[in-house]
Amino acid sequence: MSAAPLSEIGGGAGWLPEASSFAPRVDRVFDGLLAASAGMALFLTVLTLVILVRYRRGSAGSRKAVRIATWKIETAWIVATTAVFLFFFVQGTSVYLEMRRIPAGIEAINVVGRQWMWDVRYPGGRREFNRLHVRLNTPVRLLLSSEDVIHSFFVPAFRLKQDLVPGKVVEAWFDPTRAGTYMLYCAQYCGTAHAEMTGTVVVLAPDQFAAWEGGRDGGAESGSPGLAGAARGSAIFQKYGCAQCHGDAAGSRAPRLAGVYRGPVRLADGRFVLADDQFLHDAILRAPKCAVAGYAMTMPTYDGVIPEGDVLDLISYIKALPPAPASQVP
Ligand SMILES: [Cu+2]
Repeated sequence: MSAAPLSEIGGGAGWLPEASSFAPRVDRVFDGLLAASAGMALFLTVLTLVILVRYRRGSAGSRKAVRIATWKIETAWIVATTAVFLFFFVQGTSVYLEMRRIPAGIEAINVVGRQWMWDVRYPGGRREFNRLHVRLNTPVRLLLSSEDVIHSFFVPAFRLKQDLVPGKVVEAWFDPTRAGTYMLYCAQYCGTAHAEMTGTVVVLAPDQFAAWEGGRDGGAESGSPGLAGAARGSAIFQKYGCAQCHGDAAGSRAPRLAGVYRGPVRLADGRFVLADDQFLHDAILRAPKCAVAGYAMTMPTYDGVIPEGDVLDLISYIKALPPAPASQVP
């Protein structure tokens, strides 16, 4: 698969390569803005040239003071330009909101950016560097974070660009609409080898994707199917001794984790927060800032101790835990 040629050129109805459901919609806004700007530039250029020629020194053009009601022209101009740009605003906002409306019920692929590579971990257990395999016409959900500095996950053919800020867990999604191999870039200057922080996104037809998932594509460097994502998180859970306090046999020293994901949590300072990906991420790395009501804060800070990718695996593990009986929910 490594020899697959890039599919950047051609394809799609537009004049730029289009390989996701966002691409035509983003392009419509872009093309409209480009046409409006070009039309305006052309209008002003022609107007300037006409005036230059007509009123050149010695020409017969009238120099009398203009006496017309300019308020009509001004009002028409303000109304017309406001309407045009409000139209673009509505179009752009609607595409942006669609990009931010992450489809529910899809297991996320965890992606960590670090100087200078992309670490991709699939829910099925595979792990790849600088390559992302996805199934054609199937929405893909990404959970992204950075290990060190600000990176930006950028796939031009999908019109997808998401910044990764250290300490933040962000989501992104796309629906690939054309099979092929597309360039993945880091779009944020992130140090010496920033320009080499590139990769590819491979969009496969369903049968090819199934073969890849099963490890039958012959691509050894695709990474062998390993532990499933949640199982990998479980191993990390054991490795750091988390079960000593969060396990079933630990009594009530620390909150139970089963069923906690996307539920409300009451903090020691009385606030209620939603236990989303960001909260779990912070609670693992900087526990004292996320002290839960009713428990003594004994958990150390794991910031700089547990690698970012392992934190995302831990979150996958917590999400996969079966819901606890109501009496055990913290
Ligand atoms: Cu980078």
